Order: sequence, then structure tokens, then C-alpha cells
Amino acid sequence: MNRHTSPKTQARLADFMDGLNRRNPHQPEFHQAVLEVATHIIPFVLENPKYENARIFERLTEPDRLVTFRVCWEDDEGNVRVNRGYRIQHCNAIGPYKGGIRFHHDVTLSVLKFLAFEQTFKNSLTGLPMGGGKGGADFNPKGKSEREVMRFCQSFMTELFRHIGPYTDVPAGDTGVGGREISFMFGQFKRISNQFTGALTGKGLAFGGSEIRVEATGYGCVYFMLDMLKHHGHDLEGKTCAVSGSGNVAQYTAEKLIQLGAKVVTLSDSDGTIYDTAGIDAEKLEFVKQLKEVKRGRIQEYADHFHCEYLAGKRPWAVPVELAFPCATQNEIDEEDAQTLVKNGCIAVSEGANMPSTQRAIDVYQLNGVLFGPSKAANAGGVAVSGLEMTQNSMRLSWSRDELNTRLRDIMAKIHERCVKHGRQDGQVDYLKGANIGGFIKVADAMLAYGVM
Ligand code: NDP
Ligand code: 2IT
Repeated sequence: MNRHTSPKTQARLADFMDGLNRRNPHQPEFHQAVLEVATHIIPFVLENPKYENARIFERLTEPDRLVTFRVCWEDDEGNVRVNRGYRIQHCNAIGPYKGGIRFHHDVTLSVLKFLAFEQTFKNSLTGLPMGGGKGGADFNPKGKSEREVMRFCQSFMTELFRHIGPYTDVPAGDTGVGGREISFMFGQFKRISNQFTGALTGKGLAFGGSEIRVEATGYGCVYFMLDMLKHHGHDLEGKTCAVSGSGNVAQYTAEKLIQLGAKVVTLSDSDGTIYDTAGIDAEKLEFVKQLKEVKRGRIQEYADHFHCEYLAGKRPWAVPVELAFPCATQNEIDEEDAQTLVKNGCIAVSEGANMPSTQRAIDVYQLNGVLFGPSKAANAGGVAVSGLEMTQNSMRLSWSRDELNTRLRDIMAKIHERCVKHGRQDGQVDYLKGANIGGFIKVADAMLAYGVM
């Protein structure tokens, strides 16, 4: 919405959000994600009555199906444990439901509904035939033994398997779900369905996985930043960067930044931030990968090992940087953080995590001319290579690393182009508007073609 928005459009938006909030009480993350999209889509559908008359956006904010189930497992002491599992099948208008699985103690229906909704727009933006979905459980993998994680994953899949398949719904990783967990789940899927199919992505290379999938989200997030900077006459080389998180997305965001000659000075986890003024190089990053993927330790150990500053309990946003890459979790940059980033000279933000900036933080970026790559565009590289993993599984062939990296680069460039095309606003590019409208059109046209359903 901008300063030219008519009172009629504003009233329609308010009315729409009132209805959504009433139908979905106590789901703040879902409300936030929908509002972020509705701000652009409501004016767009009012200008395009075919969508408005068919109530396409109302339909798109009601998931096709919600599945919740009990996940019962035994810990190493023989105690019986009970968690809640979910799969949100949001929209399959342009392809099978597709999206990650999150294991985190904060997982709620609201969080997964926001993620599934966002995924529908993101997957459309990639240009590949994928619908949107998301799943997970309120299971906390931290501190669990490998055998406990295995038993949990097997129990989770024992119920989930009946809802997924290569033409139905194709889950993948997300927070707390990496190669190890996907392997346990794929093994169980294969065993109980008696089928070796591409029903999950992010698989190991020995059993149908794709090159570049591990790197794709982080690399893609940097490619998107590169394209935003170039489009506005800037460059990446030599820029000082803050990256948050230290998991999959953060590691490969940092890796690509280092390869392209930028200087990464922070990484973090939920306990604190490391601030390495000398810059994280490839060797130090290897230490982080071992620490997180093998030892499953805390980022503080980096500060102890390399003798740099550790900001206990803090996020990276007070560190002076030119570029910011939030790669940990939702709402990790609030209004005050955004103001601090701007004050310290930050010129661009590319979101590796899903919805890491609050609405007020986004307002601060936009007021101050900070280039803003929203998550549904900037982190689409991960699901894009998942889509290419599905393609390779269908062909029963594997492409090379170079081939996949070239395709990923090309997909990210096309997403940037789509955002520019649909995001023109007062002579500037509003990437959020571009991503929302660019993602909406293809899904909406498919829904129109199907008639009323
Ligand atoms: P990982 O589990 O590999 O890493 C998550 C990282 O974020 C960890 O460092 C974790 O710290 C930190 N973190 C998680 N929750 C919080 C929190 N509440 N506060 C502070 N730090 C937190 O997950 P990914 O790297 O895969 O995912 C990170 C983000 O990227 C998520 O938003 C995810 O949805 C998004 N994403 C992931 C994709 C993928 O392919 N994996 C694709 C597109 C988006 P700690 O260990 O202390 O919890
Ligand atoms: O948020 C995301 O896009 C992901 N977690 C990746 C989803 C996927 O299917 O690869």
C-alpha cells in the first residue's frame, strides 16, 4: 500500500484482515505473513476484477488441508514421549505441495501456516511447477542423541507417509531438519511404502539427492543480493556483512559471500553472536561447519577458539555493516534493530530466513531507501534446487554440480527480474510488492482456470 491508496482499497484491506483474524484466532505469525502479502494483493485484485470476483485471495488464505497427528517415541532412558506433528497442505494449484519440515520447540500451527502460505508464493516465483506446503513438530532436537532423533523421525514418518508422495506432497528440510533427519525419514518412507520415489528432497547423494541442494538457499540469497546491488549500481566485493544464525542457510550464505570477496564479521545462534572483526575466512567457516554439523556445539566455541568477541544473548544487528543477511528465524529484526542497522550505514538486506523482519522493520528499510530482498524471493534458491532434485528423480538421472549451480544462478536472476517487473513503485523497485504480485499471478490464473473449487 502506498500514499496513493484510495480509502476504498484501505477499507477493503481492513475488512479482509478483520475476517482473517476472526477465522484464525491466536495465530499472530499467520496474520503477519498474510498482511504482508494482502497489502499488495488487495489493491491488485481490485484493479483486476477477474481475481476479485472469483475470491481468489480469500481462497488462497485458507489452506487446502491441515493434518495434525500424535508422534509417540521412546527416549534413551525408556521414557515414553509424545509430540505433535503437522503437515499443512496449503495450495497445489501449480504442482504438488512442496515445502520443508521444521523440528523446533516453538513450532505451532500459526508458525507452520505462515510458512506454508509464504511457500506457495515463493514456489511460484521459482518458475517451477510446485505448490506450497509446510510441516513439522514441536520436537526439540537439541541435546537429543542420534538414536533418539532416529526414533523420532521414524515415528513421525510412520504417520506422515500416508499424506505424501512424489505427485502429492514432497517435504524437505528446514530448521532442525537437515541431511541426517531427511535420511532417517526417507529410509522409513521407503520401508513402509515399499517404494523408492522422490517423495522427499534434500536426500543424500547416494540415494537420489541433488548436488548443490545443501548450498542452494545460502548461495541463492547472496545471488539475490548481488542482483539487487548491481541493479542499483553497487557491488558486493569488499562490503562488510552481518549474517545471523549458524545453521544450513547461514553457513552457505557466508561461504558464497567469502568466495565473492565480501567480509563476513558475524554468525550467531539462539545463545549469542560472534563478532570477528578480522572477517570469517574459508578455514574458519570449516570450523563452524564441523562445530554445527558434527559436534552439534554452540557458536560461542568459535569465539573461544579464534579469540574474537562474543556478544552473549545478543543478535548481530548492532554491529556496523553495509549488508545484512538474517538467516536464523522469523521476527529476528525488529524496528529498533532496523533503525540501528540504518544508523550504522547498512544499505541492503537479503533475507535467508523466512519472515525475519517484522513489518515495522520493513517500514524502516523502505523509509530509508535500504534495498530489501524479502524472504519469498531471496531464499527461494533452496526450494528451487529441491524442484530440480524432483526433476532429476523423475528422469532417473543426476546433473553435475556445475549444471545445477548454473541453473540456480539463472533461477535467482529470473526471480530478481520478476520482482523488478512487478515491483515498480514511484520510480523505485519495491521488491516485496514485486515478489507478492509476481508470485500471485501464476497461482491465481491456475485457480481461475479450474473454476470454483
Ligand atoms: P538450521 O536448523 O540449520 O539453523 C537454524 C539456525 O538459526 C541456528 O543457528 C539456530 O540456533 C538459529 N535459530 C533458530 N531459531 C532461533 C531463534 N528462535 N532465535 C535465535 N536463533 C535461532 O536451519 P536453517 O538454516 O535450515 O533455517 C534457517 C532459516 O532459513 C529458517 O527461517 C528457515 O525457514 C529458512 N529457510 C531454510 C531453507 C533450507 O533449505 N534449509 C530454505 C529457505 C528458508 P540454535 O541452534 O541456537 O537454535
Ligand atoms: O522454506 C523453504 O523454502 C524451505 N525450507 C525449503 C523447502 C524445500 O522444499 O526445499
